[in-house]
Amino acid sequence: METTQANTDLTDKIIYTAKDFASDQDIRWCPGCGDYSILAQVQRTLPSLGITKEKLVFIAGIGCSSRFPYYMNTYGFHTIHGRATAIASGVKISNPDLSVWITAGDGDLMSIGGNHFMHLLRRNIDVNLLMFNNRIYGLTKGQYSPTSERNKITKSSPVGSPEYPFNPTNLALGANGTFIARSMDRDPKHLQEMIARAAKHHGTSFLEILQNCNIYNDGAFFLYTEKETKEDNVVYLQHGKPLIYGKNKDKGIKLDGFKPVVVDLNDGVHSVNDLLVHDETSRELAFILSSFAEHPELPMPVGVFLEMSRSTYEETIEEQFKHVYEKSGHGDINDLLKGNSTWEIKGGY
Ligand SMILES: Cc1ncc(C[n+]2csc(CCOP(=O)(O)OP(=O)(O)O)c2C)c(N)n1
Repeated sequence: METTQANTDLTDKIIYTAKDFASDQDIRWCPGCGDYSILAQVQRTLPSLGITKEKLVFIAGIGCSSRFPYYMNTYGFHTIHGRATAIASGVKISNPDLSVWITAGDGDLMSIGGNHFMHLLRRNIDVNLLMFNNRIYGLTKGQYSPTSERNKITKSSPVGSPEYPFNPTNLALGANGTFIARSMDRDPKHLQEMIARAAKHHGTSFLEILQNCNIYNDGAFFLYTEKETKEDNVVYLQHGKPLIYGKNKDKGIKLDGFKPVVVDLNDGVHSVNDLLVHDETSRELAFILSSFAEHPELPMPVGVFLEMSRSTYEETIEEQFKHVYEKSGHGDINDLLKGNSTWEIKGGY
């Protein structure tokens, strides 16, 4: 694959540019697809992370967004539908110094891959999971997905989807995830910031990216991404800062018991001091923020909902190996096979 040659500075540290991460493959996404922006933001962010290309692996299942590894000039796999998380787990556990990334669609990750998704987060394997949420099956041409709104008319639900959707951040919290964030394809700066935060997290990082599928679900997130409506419908989460939003920064979120409510900062009754202050380390607060998605009167939170520290799966098993080796030595496969822990199968059916 032809790419631009990365520079080497005086300290022999490799300095990459975004172009170094672009492969020579023709990109086959529809013109105008939100996936282009996500690809560009990943390629723009990687140089700042200081990870050598040889250590980067991108793994995907099946779907439009799952074509991502083809377009990255790194190691990678395009695997099978819903199984990217399982394959990435194996890659990371057997090669803990690799930087492992998973790209998945909402169908791939929440439907056929739902089981693997929750166990990845529960185990806290140190990988980065980017979910491109377009609330539709793109590759298979527009069937409803587990994140599609109820009553949505699609090719597979001509009279409206009878199902209630998953809320991906709620699922990730329920699965005991340690890093949960949301961003949008149409906010490149914020998306780059979230990709960098995800990469730096020790443990599974789950980043939901609201992505426009301009062919099968165009405008699904325009309320949150377009200039005219964005500021009145999105609240940017910042650790230690009150939840303020709105075109004139005159709206805020206050807690009434456990219930989040919108307050007007110009009503002469409320001030900034009444507002909910974001705390990225609080799982309880993250659940409240995650529930905003179910209340149309509340803004869509974007940013880091939760970041907490917990040992990773691979660290724990490494510790266990060390302990067993100290106690019983490294063992020998021949001794094991010739040992007395064997059994004989007698008789037939
Ligand atoms: C085992 C299996 N079942 C079903 C399919 C068909 N299939 C391919 S991609 C896909 C859904 C893709 O949707 P999503 O994950 O939301 O990604 P997008 O294409 O929207 O990026 C389905 C159902 C398949 N390839 N393999």
